[in-house]
Amino acid sequence: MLTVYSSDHRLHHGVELKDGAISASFEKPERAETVLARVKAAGLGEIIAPRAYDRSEYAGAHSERYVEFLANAWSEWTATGRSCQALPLVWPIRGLPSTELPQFIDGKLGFFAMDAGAPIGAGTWEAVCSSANSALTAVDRLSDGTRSAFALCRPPGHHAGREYMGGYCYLNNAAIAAQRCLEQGAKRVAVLDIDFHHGNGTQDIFYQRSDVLFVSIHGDPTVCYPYFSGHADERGIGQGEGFNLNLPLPKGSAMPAFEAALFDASATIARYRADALIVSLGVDTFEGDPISHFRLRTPDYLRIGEMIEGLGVPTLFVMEGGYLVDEMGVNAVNVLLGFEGGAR
Ligand code: SS9
Ligand code: ZN
Repeated sequence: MLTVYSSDHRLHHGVELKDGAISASFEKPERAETVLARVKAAGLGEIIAPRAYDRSEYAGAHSERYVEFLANAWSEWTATGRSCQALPLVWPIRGLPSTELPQFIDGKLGFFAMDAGAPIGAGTWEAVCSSANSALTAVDRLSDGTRSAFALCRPPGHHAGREYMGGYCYLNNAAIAAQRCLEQGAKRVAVLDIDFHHGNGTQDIFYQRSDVLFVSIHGDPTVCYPYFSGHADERGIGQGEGFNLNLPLPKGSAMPAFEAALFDASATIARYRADALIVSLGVDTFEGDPISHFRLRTPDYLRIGEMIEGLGVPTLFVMEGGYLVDEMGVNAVNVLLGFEGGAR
């Protein structure tokens, strides 16, 4: 399987507000390095760098003013004399009178963020673009007739909505990829999100559309991040009604429950007759993950890959979460190996 990877991800190394203090983020550069090392060790196949794309390729998934904000945030922040990473501290919670975009960077940060989980530093924008471009490059190889590809994206994307960042995510790599599949002639694209956390951003982007089916398996949002989306009764609206499927599972769920949910997810995807499948591949479902609460084991990821292969659809895997650095490479690549094994 082809892997698309850029070392530019290293330009982003965020901070995290945790337990009342600021420290290095769980979403750190070593994550992508360990996955890349495993791709090589397992002999998965060719590894290529992404090509450059114009910013306009991100529109369709995101608004222009949001992309503009991301591109300029660091210079606007440092123009105020600050050199630490930029984080929002005020949000437009429901009920406030103004829905207008503020003109000062501190206001813009809150306007375009769901939480304080997406810090912006000097190299963040460049890293974010390299991540989205990896997904776009992989799509272009798929449309050349390749059966599957792996976009080793970092930072991740599935919490980023049409007009907001959050949860370590800035541009929604999976959504940008889905949009490009449509532009390249696909009529229906399915996005399957198997990260521990609900892919609220991807849901947001496609919630009113029927040309992209979104299916997500994740920790129950009544007790798990992102708390404000991911319930089973969120089924899409307007044209999108019936094209959004959330399969929340209790904290502590292990492979039997996950496999049953993946079986349901697969049935829905099969019925949709997708021309392309994008998998938001998070491996923070692993039993040892430091911030998540499922109990999957390393061999379970082979089975997941095999089940996804069974759908028989051209498939793009997009890296999302996974925070136990030592194990995430093996677990992520196991999904890909399981897929290839199923294809044999
Ligand atoms: C839980 C804090 C959650 C955000 C997690 C985002 C995961 C992205 N203690 N913080 S895959
Ligand atoms: Zn996650």
